[in-house]
Amino acid sequence: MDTDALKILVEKIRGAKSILITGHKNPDGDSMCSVLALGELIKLNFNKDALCVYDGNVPDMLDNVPLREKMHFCGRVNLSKPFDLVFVLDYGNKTHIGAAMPAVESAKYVIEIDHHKNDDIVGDLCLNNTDAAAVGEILFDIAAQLKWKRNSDVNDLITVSVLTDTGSFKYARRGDVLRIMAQLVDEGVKIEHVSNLLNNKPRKTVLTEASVASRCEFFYRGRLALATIDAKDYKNLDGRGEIVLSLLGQIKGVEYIVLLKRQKENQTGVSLRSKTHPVNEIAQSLGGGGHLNAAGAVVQDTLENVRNRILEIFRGVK
Ligand SMILES: [Mn+2]
Repeated sequence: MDTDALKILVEKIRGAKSILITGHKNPDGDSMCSVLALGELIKLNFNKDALCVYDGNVPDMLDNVPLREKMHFCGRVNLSKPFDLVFVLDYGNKTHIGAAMPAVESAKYVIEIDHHKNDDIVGDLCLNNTDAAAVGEILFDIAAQLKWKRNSDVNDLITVSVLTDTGSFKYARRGDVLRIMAQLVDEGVKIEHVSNLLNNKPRKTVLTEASVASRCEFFYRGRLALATIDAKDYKNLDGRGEIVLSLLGQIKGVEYIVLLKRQKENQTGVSLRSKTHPVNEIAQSLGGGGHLNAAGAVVQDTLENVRNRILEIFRGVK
């Protein structure tokens, strides 16, 4: 990381009387835990209290992470007085900042730390790294380079960041994140303990996931698994139904997994997964997009119509 940029970072923290840290709206594990980890790093190394805030909802699975009580809902704190220094983490795009945006705009200085590709930056200083698997990885690098102290809470929070953003390392594209994890384990982090902290879903969520999976239909010699989430089930799910997709993907012979969500009467969410064949073009044909093997769309139509369109599309797919 650029040493001049890090010098400015240290100067700005030293000179600030008020510091705010925020991530993206509806925080995920990386957004929330990197905000809390940075707050704790500033406390440990500068003896300053930064205000950590979020907008939207925190998923139940993050309720037990260290220092959770230091994360405040934007609507419950006073953000009207301009902050000397505002950090924006893991946000990707201005529209994802949410209710903390006025505080970002009125701040005397803004530092962003992000791993998303973003052409619409908000930071006066950017400590971004699009190669990083999570913002937690960038924070680890900053702390290492500046020889900042870390404690076990910071280490566990960075672990949640990288575990959640890499799908427990399944999607790690570079070795760096694994080397960081190796160092954290050597310093005492128990990956099993941290993973178990995240096993904290409401009972109704897991039971809904199981029942959605159990009602799945199979087509085209069992190669396509298609599951449907109705409006009443949708509100019971924590997130987007990833568990249903991964459960169905474990079935022998299933190549494609489709999850249809009745978001409103005339709005249907579509999640597409495949084991080897690309599905991003199928998502694009429905007005969405995504990665080769994981894509999705939101279609302004009834679930029944979207289901018929998808079965028609897959009729022509090998
Ligand atoms: Mn992230």
